[in-house]
Amino acid sequence: MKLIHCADLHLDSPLETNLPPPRVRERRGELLSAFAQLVELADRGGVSAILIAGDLFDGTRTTRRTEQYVLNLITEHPNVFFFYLAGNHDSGHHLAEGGSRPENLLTFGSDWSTYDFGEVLISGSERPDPDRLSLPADRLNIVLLHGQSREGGAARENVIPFGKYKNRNIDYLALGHLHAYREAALDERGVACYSGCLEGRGFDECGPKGYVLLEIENGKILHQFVPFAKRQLHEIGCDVTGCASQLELEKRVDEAVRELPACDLVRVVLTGSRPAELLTNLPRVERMLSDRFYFAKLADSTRLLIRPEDYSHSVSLKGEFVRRVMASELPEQKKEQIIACGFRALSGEELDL
Ligand SMILES: [Mn+2]
Repeated sequence: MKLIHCADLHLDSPLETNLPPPRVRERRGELLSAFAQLVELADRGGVSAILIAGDLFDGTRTTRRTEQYVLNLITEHPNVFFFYLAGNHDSGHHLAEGGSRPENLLTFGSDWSTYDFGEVLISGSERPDPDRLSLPADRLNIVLLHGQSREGGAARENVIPFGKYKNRNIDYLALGHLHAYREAALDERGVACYSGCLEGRGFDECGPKGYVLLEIENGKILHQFVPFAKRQLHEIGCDVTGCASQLELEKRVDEAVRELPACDLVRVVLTGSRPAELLTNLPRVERMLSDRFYFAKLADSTRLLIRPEDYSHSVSLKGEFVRRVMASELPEQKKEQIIACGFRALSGEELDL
């Protein structure tokens, strides 16, 4: 038997990448399509159930239309069961309570609910009390929970006291809430996994995203993370120390992103130091990246290389300017910014303050 564990889809999420509006609409569409494709893949691949460990929706931002779309997806795939545990962003969405709920949609309440699903028992609770969880030792047990795991402490809202779930006959703890894949041994018997989200939404969600495929064979649950995202987000550091011209800097950036697919979202952070005299056109570098990737952003974290001794005797406007700024009480970083700005102004460049 095969199962899929996913979580944190945050459908209709506002998206935190500062994407331009057409891209935002497109990415929102892609988040929903990712779920639709996962359902298709599950059905075609003979997956018996999809376990959703919370935050399928994104609070009040998720529209009724999207909720209806999800409901239709579930209804139209009667071969796949959906075990849906609501997370902290799912409030207000009940996926058709009462009479119109599809038969293949199974949910969890505040108390523990356990479903006997062939080779496994699937349990979960939206307000879990670990002390009230009792699972038979002679069955394979999967438990769904949503929240931040902590080693010690008591159960609080959105907090899973990891230690309290040890030695309770759990074979696989399907977690949601953290947006990156993570796994850890629970005890001698079980393993705990965060599936992460299906698609990254912002540059705080870089790296591969996907779901966990569970295969139940010979009384064991095997698990494997499967990358699934249509687009990945990357944050790439690019050390520009030693670049003596705009062209060299562009080459350096180009090398840093060479291996990345064009369909991805990329944030390049320039690091290292660059000479104060080097006149750069960073908007041009950002445009170059934007032409190449689905979305790109450039951030400048370089330090300006200023050697005050180069200017200590120079009888020029530049020399006087550097000496004054260096002698001021300003913090070092401010001094660098002012000198960089001043150099641009002195060379007749337009200032982008
Ligand atoms: Mn959450």
